[in-house]
Amino acid sequence: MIAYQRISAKGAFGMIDCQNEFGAGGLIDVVTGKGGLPKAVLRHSSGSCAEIYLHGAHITKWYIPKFGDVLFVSKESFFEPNKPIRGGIPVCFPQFGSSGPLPQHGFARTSDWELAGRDRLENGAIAIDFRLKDDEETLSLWPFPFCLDLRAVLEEETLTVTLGVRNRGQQAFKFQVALHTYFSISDIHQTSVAGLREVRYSDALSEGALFTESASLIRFDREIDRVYIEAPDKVEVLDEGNHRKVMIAKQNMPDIVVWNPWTAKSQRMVDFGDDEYLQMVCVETGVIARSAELNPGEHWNGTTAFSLTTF
Ligand code: TA6
Repeated sequence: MIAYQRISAKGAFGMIDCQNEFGAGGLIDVVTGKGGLPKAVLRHSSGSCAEIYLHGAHITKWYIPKFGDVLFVSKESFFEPNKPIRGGIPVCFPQFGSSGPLPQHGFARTSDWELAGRDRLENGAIAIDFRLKDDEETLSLWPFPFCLDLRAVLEEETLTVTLGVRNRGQQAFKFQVALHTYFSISDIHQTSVAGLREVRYSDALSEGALFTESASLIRFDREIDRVYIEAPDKVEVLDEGNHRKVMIAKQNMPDIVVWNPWTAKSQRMVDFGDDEYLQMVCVETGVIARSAELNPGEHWNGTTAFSLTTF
């Protein structure tokens, strides 16, 4: 790991050129993004690229020349401090949804993270690290000292995101954590999610009642908002209209959420276009159904790797 000057949303930022540091590597720029928020732009030598805002360590773009943009970001999204970006890969921590007393999905996605370092890996992949630690504000909401790390590794056609949580305090704490990933699709009517058949799920639209998935391919004709419990580590998003399949491979992130807001909820979301539900689907990975617990000094980490293929 080549450590370098810490860059935060409040600090100065400039060009970090992997090329010089790593030889024939990619390039990491830290530039001013939407709303004046700083973002890191990762460019892989294959032409793939990703963008990650320090606000929430929020991945807002993942582009592969062969497939185009993989992630969905609403045209109506806010890019403001204290508001979550609508789309990309929001980080939910230490709470998922409104399952506890904290703001919806916790405070990580609306916090300023630090850009903590970067690596060039053997195979030419570019890795970038972000860190969020407790401060007065988080401690006032959640009285536990913590360290939350996000590592994103960009390869030619794969993006791997690893989250790490460390208990820096003197008492145990429980937490939920998730990557709330929004995928860009051609048309929700030609999209399905494969790999969840026979898995138990909690249906948010039925007050959390438990059901078992009977479909090999989950299709969409209404709002779907389900937490699949202890789901298989590999699932797929089949985007027939784009003739592409997103493979999702998770480790130590037991649960999967499948969500599409459909019409009514879309109209209620001010940072989401009424018709944007047609072009997105959320398939999220995390520790949701059963919170994880860390004793003082203990560490948890979980990884989700995204890759694509045509079909
Ligand atoms: O992804 C599932 C979910 O919990 C839905 O219930 C919906 O609320 C969605 O997250 C978006 O939440 P947000 O707070 O980003 O509007």
